[in-house]
Amino acid sequence: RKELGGIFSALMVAFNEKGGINERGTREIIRHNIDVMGVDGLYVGGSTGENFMLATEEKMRVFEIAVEEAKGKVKLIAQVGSLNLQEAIELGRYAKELGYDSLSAVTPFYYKFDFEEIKHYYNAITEATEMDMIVYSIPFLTGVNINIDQFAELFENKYIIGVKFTAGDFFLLERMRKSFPQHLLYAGFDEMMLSATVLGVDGAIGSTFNVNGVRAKKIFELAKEGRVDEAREIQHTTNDLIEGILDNGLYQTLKEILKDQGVDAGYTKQPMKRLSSEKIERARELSKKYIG
Ligand code: NGF
Repeated sequence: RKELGGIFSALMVAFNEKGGINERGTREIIRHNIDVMGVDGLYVGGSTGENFMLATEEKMRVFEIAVEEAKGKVKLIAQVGSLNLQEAIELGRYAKELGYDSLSAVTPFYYKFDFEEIKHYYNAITEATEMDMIVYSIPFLTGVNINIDQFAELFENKYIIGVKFTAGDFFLLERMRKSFPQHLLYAGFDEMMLSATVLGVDGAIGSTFNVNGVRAKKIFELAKEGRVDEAREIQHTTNDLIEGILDNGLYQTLKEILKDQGVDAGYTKQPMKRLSSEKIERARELSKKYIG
């Protein structure tokens, strides 16, 4: 189970101007992550993949492209979560067929499901697929908070092997590390990766690793070796970059940086807006200054 740790890029997907998948560009992004960023794995179908705006067939196609391009070189996690439970199951079965290492699913959101309903959702997916599952917890976007007792209840399901923890509640993260030493915990906020690593996470899953994966790996490895001062220096530089990216528009800026690095990252999907020419210029400056 712990072999699934390490640095995972939350994979970006290239779209064409009309919002269809740009397959060639998406393949370039995958190869860039593997060959240039040197990440340990890809988290496919996450927020960064603009997944919640895709049709089922498009989600499946992205899963296929990732398998084809990864060629077994990195670990693959498929995010299958959906408000449509049947779709989540269908995607989970397909990811299993394609050979993914694990599933992940965002906590169901929007309808303010209670914990029993959330538990049913995860159990239904794992029962139907018999695949390992990583809970994708991102309370600031979903409004869904799971407390430590509820995590313990979810973990009674043997297929639920971990949590992608995209939150700043480090008290809860520390309590989870102590209570669940055998479960996989992934840091979800790249700007807080050092602190999460010091608390003992097994890995990190992040959007900015598509462009800054080399630094992310260094932070993770140095912190694991106890070389916190060195790791902090790299986190400072990383956060200068992340601050610039967040200020300029997260996914659009990541795509412009990729383009500046020679990767055809295409467009974001509408209704995400396009960057102004000033912001495109700013993204290029960030690329030159921080990536080279
Ligand atoms: O993009 C978001 C949403 N969070 C990502 C990451 O947790 C998302 C994080 O890397 C992810 O893994 C996925 O695509 O499913 C941030 O973009 C980063 O830390 C900058 O804040 O907020």
